[in-house]
Amino acid sequence: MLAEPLLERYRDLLARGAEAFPITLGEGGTPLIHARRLGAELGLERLYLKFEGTNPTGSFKDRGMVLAVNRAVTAGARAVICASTGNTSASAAAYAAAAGLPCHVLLPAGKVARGKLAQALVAGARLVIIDGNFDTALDAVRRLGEEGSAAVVNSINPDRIAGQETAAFEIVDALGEAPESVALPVGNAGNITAHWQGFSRYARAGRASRRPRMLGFQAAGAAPIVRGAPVEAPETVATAIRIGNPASWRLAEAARDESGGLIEAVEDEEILAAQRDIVRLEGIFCEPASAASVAGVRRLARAGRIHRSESVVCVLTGHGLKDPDAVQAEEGTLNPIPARLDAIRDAIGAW
Ligand code: AN7
Repeated sequence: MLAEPLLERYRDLLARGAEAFPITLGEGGTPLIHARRLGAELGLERLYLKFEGTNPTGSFKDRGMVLAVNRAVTAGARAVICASTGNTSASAAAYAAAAGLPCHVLLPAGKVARGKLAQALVAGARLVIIDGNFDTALDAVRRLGEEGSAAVVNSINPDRIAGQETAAFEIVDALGEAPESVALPVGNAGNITAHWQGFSRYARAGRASRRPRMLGFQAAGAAPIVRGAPVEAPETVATAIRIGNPASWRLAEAARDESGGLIEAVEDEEILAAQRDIVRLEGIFCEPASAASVAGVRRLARAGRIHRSESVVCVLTGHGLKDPDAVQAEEGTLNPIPARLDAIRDAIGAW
């Protein structure tokens, strides 16, 4: 039996009247995992991981892209266009392919993870690599969107944010109540905005009796919201969140303030250590940007700013396979040995 598509499952909260959503790739329905071993390491009894890497293109972007592309088709768009640090382009390329629409993506030169580039290319997107960063690319897309008949599918398109609210709905559905805190990486700041709107909508609809505190984490080299000013040349190993002037800046601040939460920075080393700990203790391989959520929660737990029995959900926004270079750099080379049982026994060593 076919699973019910995400947009149908939450149609009462998302749809305009009888509108149809013919395009779906099986997005959403991602696991919420009680992370007991990682939780013990951090000193948290109720730490949960929402693993968005199981979405069709391996990131949370599919939740909003499915709504944005369905509506672009309804509106008669002739193409879709976006700027991206990688995941948005992978998602846009896939949904545009399913819709039979051309897809144009503007990417910052040299800073997009290989898996994400491969996804956009293989789905037939037209790639334009610019000698500039994500912020420059998004500025160009805004202008091109005003000129042409292409639908802009960046998160400045409200359908993207609306679709991403479904992650919050699923978290409440899985736990039976909103958690006390939700931690997210912050790049262009659309996802923290979407989660807050989603928890708020669920509470208004009577499906949750409280809303969580929103904990956002930027990479220290790309932390405009933390600093209170745009960052001209953002840099971080977490290329997905290498963004210096987030489009949803004010909305993210509102989510932070209305929820009694925070937006803070974590260092690249903390991000990589968290990425490794998540997979070594829980078997969940996420990309570096995603691990910023756990790196941030680890900081707060160490500082006694999260209580041991508090329920905390860390949203792991993208799959680790998208960016194998980020981890290979640490693993060194693997040298072959002779294919003989004695040599293999020696190599294994003590059990
Ligand atoms: C894995 O793909 O901005 O704060 O162009 O890919 O909503 O931007 C990606 C962002 C977190 C940050 N984790 O979310 C893009 C892009 C992953 C991401 C973020 C992104 P926002």
